[in-house]
Amino acid sequence: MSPTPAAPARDRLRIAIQKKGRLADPARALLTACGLSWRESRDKLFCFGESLPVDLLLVRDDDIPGLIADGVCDLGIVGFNELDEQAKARRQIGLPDAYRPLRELGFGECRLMLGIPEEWEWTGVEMLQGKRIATSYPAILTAWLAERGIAADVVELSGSVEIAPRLGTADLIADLVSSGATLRANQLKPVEVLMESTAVLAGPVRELNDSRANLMAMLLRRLDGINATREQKLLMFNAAEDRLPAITALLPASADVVRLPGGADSLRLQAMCGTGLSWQQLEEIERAGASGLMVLAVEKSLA
Ligand code: PRT
Ligand code: ZN
Repeated sequence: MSPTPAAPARDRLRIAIQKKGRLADPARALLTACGLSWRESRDKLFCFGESLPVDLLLVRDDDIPGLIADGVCDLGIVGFNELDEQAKARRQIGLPDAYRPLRELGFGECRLMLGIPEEWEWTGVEMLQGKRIATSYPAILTAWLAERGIAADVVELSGSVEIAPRLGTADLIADLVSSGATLRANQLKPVEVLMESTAVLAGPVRELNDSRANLMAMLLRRLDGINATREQKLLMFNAAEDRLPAITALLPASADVVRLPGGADSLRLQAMCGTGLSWQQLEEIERAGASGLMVLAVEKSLA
């Protein structure tokens, strides 16, 4: 028998993102901020990378982990909830891990929570014993129940999970929650967090060994630059030397004050702040003796 041929080397990186839905626009905006641009195909399922050899595949979010596992795509932007559900489902049937989260991306925040009928009093996980729980995340829920030694029926539904208790197909649910409005509208209340989730950049467990590896490393470095500066603000101001202690006391603890050259009667200063500065904070800093205050957003950085 001839040996299995090695996967052909590819020199273009392929990233799967959601075609439509909550993660579609922020995913594209983030990749654009990383310096990528594309020529769209007519059917808009495939976007050919122009600025760099990095192409996009626009798909349903449920398909993204499988596309990475099969090597069709090298990276994907997907909710950690979806990635972990499919990873656990693979493990439960004895398949090896095929993908992993590489970076958290700071959008798509939500929680996978248990929602029970409003009239129930929550007394703890023991009350789940023997109950029917509707969810679109059966593998996560099954693992969570098993860790707590709870025997409950997991009712898998692909959508409209929140109406299952009213329809009588389940007693309670495990579903994604962001504002909580959907639970409330269905006379349910959130009681336990099974998982906190954000959108992640996911990649294969195996390392790439052709020119895509360099592209991936460059993209990760740019993403890290964006992540590191997301909250950073540069405050610039003037102040007399003797006002500095009072001003510094009003700055965020992370602020690093640097003296700039120039300035005759007063010092010219800049402070890198790890968090934003409110109008009220700026006004207090001004009252403490600073003038010419300016707050600049940090757009890019290479560590
Ligand atoms: O078509 P495709 O399969 O690609 O999209 P989809 O409908 O499966 O996914 P989509 O776009 O709804 O969600 C994509 C990802 O966004 C999810 O996998 C999560 O990672 C993330 N996300 C963040 C959410 C929510 N917040 C969220 N609130 N996904 C779903 N919801 C649901 C929630 O379950 C509830 O039913 O939105 C509803 C409103 O939530 P409340 O709490 O604000 O009322
Ligand atoms: Zn989906």
